[in-house]
Amino acid sequence: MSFGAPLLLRSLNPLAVAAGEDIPDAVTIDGVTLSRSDLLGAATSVAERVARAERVAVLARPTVTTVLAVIGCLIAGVTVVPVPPDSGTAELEHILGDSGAQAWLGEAPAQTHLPVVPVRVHARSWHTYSEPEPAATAFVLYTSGTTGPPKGVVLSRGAIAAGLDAVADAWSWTADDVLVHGLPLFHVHGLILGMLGPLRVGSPVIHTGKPTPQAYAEARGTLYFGVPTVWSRIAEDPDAAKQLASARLLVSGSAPLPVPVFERLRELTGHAPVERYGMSETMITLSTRADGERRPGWVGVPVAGVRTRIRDEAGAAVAHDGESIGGLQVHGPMVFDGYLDRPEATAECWTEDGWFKTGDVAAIAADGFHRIVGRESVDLIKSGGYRIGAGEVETALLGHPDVAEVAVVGLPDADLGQRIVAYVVLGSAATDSIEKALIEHVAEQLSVHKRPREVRVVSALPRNAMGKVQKKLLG
Ligand code: MLC
Ligand code: AMP
Repeated sequence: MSFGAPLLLRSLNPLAVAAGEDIPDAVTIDGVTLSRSDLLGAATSVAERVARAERVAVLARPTVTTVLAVIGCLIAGVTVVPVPPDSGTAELEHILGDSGAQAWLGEAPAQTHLPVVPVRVHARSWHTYSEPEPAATAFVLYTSGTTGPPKGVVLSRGAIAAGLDAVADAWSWTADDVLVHGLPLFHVHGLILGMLGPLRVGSPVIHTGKPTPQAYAEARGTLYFGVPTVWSRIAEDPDAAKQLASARLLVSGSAPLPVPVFERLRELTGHAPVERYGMSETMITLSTRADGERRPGWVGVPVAGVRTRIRDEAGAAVAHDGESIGGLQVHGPMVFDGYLDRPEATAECWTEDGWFKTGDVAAIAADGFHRIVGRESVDLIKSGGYRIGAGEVETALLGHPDVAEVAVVGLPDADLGQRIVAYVVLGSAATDSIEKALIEHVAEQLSVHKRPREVRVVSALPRNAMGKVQKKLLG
């Protein structure tokens, strides 16, 4: 495995295609299968259409169009801004405005003001492009912070190449694997690991549309990716789970995998899942290894090229005794370049000596294993593996004419890890269906996956003497 090698063109390997080493089932998605040479020909044709742009938006539904759009941009050296397909009006406007995307590539939402460049699935081109510099930006991925609208995470080609090579090494991922997952194509997990990973490694990938237990059971892969909600649903479906016994590796990440789910999966499938830890900003930095111990409740050791450390609030080193906790800081070649056009937010998350402050609290054992204890802020919620800022949901709800005050929290949930709950003080008399109307309002403004599961109307929010809402008292 060579680290920092050029991304994708080499991984799609035109030479191997020309030499007849095609992969007939390189990508299966939305019921369509493309060979590696189909993919390369069609994506190169996309590259020709888009090559003069700098940055384009891709409405990231799980379709061949999305895959070709992304690969076409990587071939041409154009930056991709993946857009959640369920984005509401405010979120869409924010992502387009903030990113400066010049056009939609492929599908576009209704009533867009941007030009639309079509993706033609059956077009082919064999033009060759030179590999852009590793420092060139591949993606701007939008991700939530504790307050304000989502920020654009700038990821370079070099970071992605290093991040993919590091997980391939940790998971012994080779061209003999068949990857299966059904995760969204606008985040690190589903898009970068789950779509670019197999293209770089040379293993076929089957995208199941939705990550349901039945779809995973039917796909018959060797390597499976899921967020803990997916694994917990599989663990509750023994018939589906048992079909995964013939796989090589089950990988969980994006949120903590509950120990009972780990144990139940091991019982039903015969596989102790590999758990790994990452962020949009860092890709994957910690993982248990295919050839190493899998310890329930622990996310393993640094992947190749990564160093980690834990620090207390004063910035002092914390003992690696498996019990003492501190803020987790990471260093490695897969870390992002900063938040787009936000120098202050970018500066805040780096230490003076160049380590990225993850915002997660962790313990490190003497043998180097890491345990993620939680987030430093209650205002960053993880629900079904999605990262949602309490602040953005609160701002959306305050935009509703009936809402006077609001506090959004993530409450523990057996299926989703956390579920979004909004405590609302109304500014007008309550109507019968106000809760439903407020949930819909968030879906229309932000996105379907940022909707509160519950709205609780209260007469007042708990506040301290300074007037600050005491979120820990809600729940
Ligand atoms: C949901 N529903 C609601 C609702 N919320 N209805 C009314 N009110 C609400 N508040 C609806 C849904 O639309 C859906 O309807 C049905 O209820 C079931 O919803 P659900 O329980 O959310 O299930 P589902 O839609 O299947 O979603 C679960 C999931 C999804 C696990 C598939 O959360 C998911 O794809 N998560 C992956 C997130 C991810 O990839 N994160 C990676 C980030 S990168 P209907 O009609 O549609 O059935 C990262 C780095 C790293 O973190 O380390 O990887
Ligand atoms: P995102 O930017 O959506 O990728 O979310 C990143 C956050 O997900 C991290 O900061 C963690 O809080 C959380 N996370 C990812 N993987 C794990 C894991 N294996 N265990 C616990 N938390 C995780």
